[in-house]
Amino acid sequence: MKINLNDARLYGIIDLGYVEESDVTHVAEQMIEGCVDMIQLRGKGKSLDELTGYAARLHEITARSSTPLIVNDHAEIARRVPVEGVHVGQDDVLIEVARRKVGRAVLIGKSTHSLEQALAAQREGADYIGFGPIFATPTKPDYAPIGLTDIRRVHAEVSLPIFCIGGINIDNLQSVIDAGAKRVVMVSALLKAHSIADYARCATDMLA
Ligand code: 3NM
Repeated sequence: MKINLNDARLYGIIDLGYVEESDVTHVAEQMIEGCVDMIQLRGKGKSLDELTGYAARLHEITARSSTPLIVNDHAEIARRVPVEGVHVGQDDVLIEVARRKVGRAVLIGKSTHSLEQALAAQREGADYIGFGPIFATPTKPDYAPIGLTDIRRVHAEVSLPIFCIGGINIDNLQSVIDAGAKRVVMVSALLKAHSIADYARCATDMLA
C-alpha cells in the first residue's frame, strides 16, 4: 500500500474504552464510509493476543479501501498482522527500536505534547506526529491541555505531517483549523456521534 500522509486530514481512533467488541467492525466501516484517512486501534489494558485479534479483524476491513491501519503501542502486533503502522508515545520504545521490532517497512507515528517533543520526534525519524492534547479530554485525562497557540509554530518548524489531537470535535474544529491545523485526530467525538460516517464527512469537508 502506497501511503501519502500529506493528503490525510482526519485520523480516527477505535478506542476500545469507547467501543464494544461487537461494534468494532461496524465502527471501522462507518469511519471508512465517512472518508477517514487513517484508523488507529487503541486498547489500553488489553492483552497483546486480544489486540492482535482485533487488529486482524480490522485489517480485513481497512485493506479493502486501502485505509492505513495503525496499532497503538505494540510493535509486536505488526509482526503478526500486516497493519500499515505503529503509534508510540513519549514513554514507549524509541522509533528505531519499534522499527526493528516490526522488521518490515511501516509507518511510525509518535505522540508529542510540546514543540520541543515535536522537533525531537522529527529528529528521531517519525513518519508523522500527534500534537496535543489541544483541549482537555476525558480520553487522556492525565495530560494538561496545551491549547491552540503553538499549532502555527509547530507547522512552521516541523515538516512531518502533524495531527492535532485532544478534545477536538465538530464544534471547536474551526478554531483548530484557524490556529493553523491541517489534520486532526478525533476519538470520543467521532465514536459517540449518532452517525460516525456523517460526523467524519463533516469534519473532512471542513479540513478540505
Ligand atoms: N492522545 P479525544 S490526546 C489518545 O495529546 C490521545 O497525545 C493525545 O481523544 C495526545 O478526541 C488523546 O476523545 C485523546 O479527546 C484524544
